[in-house]
Amino acid sequence: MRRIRANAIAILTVAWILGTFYYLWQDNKPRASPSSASQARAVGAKSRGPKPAASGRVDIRREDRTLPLIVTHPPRAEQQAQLLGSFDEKAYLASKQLKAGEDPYKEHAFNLQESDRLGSERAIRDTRHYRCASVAFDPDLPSTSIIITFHNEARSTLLRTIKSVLIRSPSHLIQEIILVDDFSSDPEDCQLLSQIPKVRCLRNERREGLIRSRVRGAGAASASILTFLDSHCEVNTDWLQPMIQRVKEDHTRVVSPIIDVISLDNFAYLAASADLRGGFDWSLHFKWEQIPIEQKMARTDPTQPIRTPVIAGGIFVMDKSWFNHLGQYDTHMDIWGGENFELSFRVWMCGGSLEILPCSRVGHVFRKRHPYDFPEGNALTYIKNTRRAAEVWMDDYKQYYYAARPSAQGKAFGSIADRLDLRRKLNCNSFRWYLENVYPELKIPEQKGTYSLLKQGGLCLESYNRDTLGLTECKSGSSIPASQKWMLVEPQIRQHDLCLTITAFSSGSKVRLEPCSPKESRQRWKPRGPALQHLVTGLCLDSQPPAGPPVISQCRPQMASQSWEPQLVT
Ligand code: LR7
Ligand code: MN
Repeated sequence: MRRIRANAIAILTVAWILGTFYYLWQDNKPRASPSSASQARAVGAKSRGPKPAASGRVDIRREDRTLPLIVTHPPRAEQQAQLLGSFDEKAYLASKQLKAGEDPYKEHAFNLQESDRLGSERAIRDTRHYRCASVAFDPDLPSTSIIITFHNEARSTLLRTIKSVLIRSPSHLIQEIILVDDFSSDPEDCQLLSQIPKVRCLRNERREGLIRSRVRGAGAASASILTFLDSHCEVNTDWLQPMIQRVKEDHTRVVSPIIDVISLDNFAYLAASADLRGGFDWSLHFKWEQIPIEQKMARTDPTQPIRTPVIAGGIFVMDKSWFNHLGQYDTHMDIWGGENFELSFRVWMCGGSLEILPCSRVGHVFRKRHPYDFPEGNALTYIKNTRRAAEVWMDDYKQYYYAARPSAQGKAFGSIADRLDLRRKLNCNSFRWYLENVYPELKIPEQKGTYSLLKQGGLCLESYNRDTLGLTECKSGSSIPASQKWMLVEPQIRQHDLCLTITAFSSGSKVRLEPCSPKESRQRWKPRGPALQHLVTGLCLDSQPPAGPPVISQCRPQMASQSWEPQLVT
């Protein structure tokens, strides 16, 4: 009996020892044991999936246990906690996810699924010229208030905009981030974000549009410098310092970054060309265009600013007092569009300048359509806003805007008295000055097929040669000579590239034809009743009957010799 018990104990002991050896051997095998495999799944479940940057680091630790453990997570978590305070980003993003089977483009006109998959932050390529990395900035740059207005922005893009600012800006330069929620359907989109330190949320009680929303945001700003951003951006390395530096050096500068492209399909971050500036055509349609070749040749330093006739409008830095001094924005503009022209003309014409800083880069999701509604309709709103810009700032050149956008004529645009007052008060330059000094590349369109006869009874104004004009019997139809056809493009009276020009500034001076030049004040005319008045002298074109060559003389528009009836040549 005792023997049997001793044997049993011996067998159990051997079994225990063998079991222990087997266990230890299993645990040392390169392939994971069942227990460590389940452990790995648990780590993977937290880190794999939608966040490639974070999972990359954790995966290395899990799959190759021979690598030293690079502990990147704890400090990051700490930093995150500091950055986000009590804000729960996972809950914020998770509560608004694309439903199965839903069109990912429907709500935002970009691929929401891809945006959500990226989560709240990601690494992006530093797209600057390498020389930008060694540009130095003042150590005591002033701080800025970031203003982001939005209407029904996707949570993931909005949060990424904010986090990219917090992560990629020196924190002492960020005074605050002011979100202006332009009456989005869900007030929590904005409210929850105000749990993030430095983030404030203002909500409009009705839809105002981005222009009035920005004015509201600027009014609430406590820093001396304003930075405007769209709600679907990602700022890049050291984006802020170059802009604040330029504005600190001269408060009348209004500066923009190069705007990189975030693909609306796969959210890839793509570098934009560094040779572009903002331009437009006469219909007030914004476009990116090549820097003029002479300027390009003169650019020896790729870190230098690029002068731009207009800015795209969404992403710029401006001194707050200068913003207020210049009249903020035209708050009678609605929803979207046109405000970038109005601001750009105003800045240039009233003593400031606009530039793009190549060492500052910000990504933006460019879309093909507006994902939100326009209460007055998209086209009417754009016309109203651009008409206001044209009527206030473009002087006689607004005729080219109307020629390019005939549907704008007769559409309501409200009163512009306040803005005209502002322009007078600020003592701004003319649009002609702007064209000559800022945007000489914008060509005045040739207006074809709008020739007129200038009739006085049965006689017509005719040019015999450049120096001699007179009145001759009006011809009609196909027998009208080119010398009787006049093109009336205020302020000029043209025959091809020649213009009706006074020879001196006194009464009795003859008129003749000279090559047209927008700078030439002797070629500037305006209809006054049936008469044609020279703008500078105030004298009127007079045929001096019975035979005299046309001159300018004191205006008496009721006199037959000063009456010029335009008759369209078809
Ligand atoms: O009713 C609205 N209320 C808003 O707050 C409509 C829009 N918005 C917000 C919107 O959420 C977004 O943050 O205003 C911002 C601009 O609207 P987007 O992104 O729908 O338009 P966009 O990117 O085409 O806008 C460009 O042109 C606009 C003209 O009014 C503004 O100037 C935008 O700021 C401008 N965006 C940029 O300049 C980024 C670069 C794009 C280009 C070119
Ligand atoms: Mn945008």
